[in-house]
Amino acid sequence: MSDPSLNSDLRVAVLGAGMMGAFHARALSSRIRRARVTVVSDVFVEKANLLAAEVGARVVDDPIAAINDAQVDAVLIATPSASHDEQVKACLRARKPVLCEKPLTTEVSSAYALVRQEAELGQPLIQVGFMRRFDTEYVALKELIDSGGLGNPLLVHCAHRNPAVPDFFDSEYMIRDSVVHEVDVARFLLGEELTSVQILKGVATSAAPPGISDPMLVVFETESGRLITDEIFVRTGVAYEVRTEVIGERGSAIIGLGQNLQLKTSDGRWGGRITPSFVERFGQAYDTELQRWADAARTGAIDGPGAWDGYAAVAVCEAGVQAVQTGQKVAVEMQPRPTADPTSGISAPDPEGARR
Ligand code: ISE
Repeated sequence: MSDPSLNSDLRVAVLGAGMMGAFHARALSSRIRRARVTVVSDVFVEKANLLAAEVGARVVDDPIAAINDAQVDAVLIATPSASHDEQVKACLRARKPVLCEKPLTTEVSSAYALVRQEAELGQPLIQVGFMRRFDTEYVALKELIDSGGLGNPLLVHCAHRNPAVPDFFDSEYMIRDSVVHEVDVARFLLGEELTSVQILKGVATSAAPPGISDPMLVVFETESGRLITDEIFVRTGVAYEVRTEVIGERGSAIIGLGQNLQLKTSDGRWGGRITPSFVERFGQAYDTELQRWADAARTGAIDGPGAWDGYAAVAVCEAGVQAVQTGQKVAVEMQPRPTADPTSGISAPDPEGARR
């Protein structure tokens, strides 16, 4: 990559001018320090033109050319999932740090190939957009668990509720697009891999198109035998709610109760407002994620969940999709993590540095 001097702004190419690409591009050109968008790329050229004009960037139609552009130090990928593999590979070839929205890729094999390619480079360049790791509530929960404040964590109960989604959001998509966050959160909080997935389908909401199971109850097991439950319900018709409760041997802790301003009124009611969507609920997390990534990218590094985390999430979700299809408990199949091996030329990226 061209070497962004520590005194100059990080020059970012934003690939994808849809909702998340535009959200990040606006953040980079306003709230994020020492970074700016220089290039925007989208298959819909009109969208790219509008966003580029708004953030003061240039449009480069071909995403691979955008990655290789001389005025680009780092890349933010917010394109449709099927494009991620090719684009992340191009970032590795160009040795440019990349923040890729989840999922890392759509296939377990291509995600693992990226893990290996990055390991062969010997330089962690791939960060995956699991923004919840930067949310102050999740950070506090993680610190509590790590400090032993709950004793041994035994169970994790999650709830993930969206108010509404488009009709193409079927039960499998619910796993890959929504439950993927709980997969990452569970790995992050417990510090171990998930080994199996089971899915229970109950009565579906009448808001779901025929044949789509919504809500569902997902049960994961971990390497050490801990259980994690996740209620996934994406058509609640209410608001955006994400809760995580950890039950330990010496207590329990819950986040996501959304207890912001509480209002009491003369008719004897009380309550507050629930965030309408994930952009409001995780706005702080997205910006912290982006600031830390940009700061790290200025030195050619990453600072967050990496390629291995992206691969693990794809592998667990693949098992989850099979569990939806078969109704069976499905074991998660994962390849070994590449380790430093002088004979193979592979040296492992530092996961702890990446997860800080
Ligand atoms: C969406 O793609 C996200 O990533 C949100 O965080 C998640 O809550 C939502 O269910 C997904 O559709």
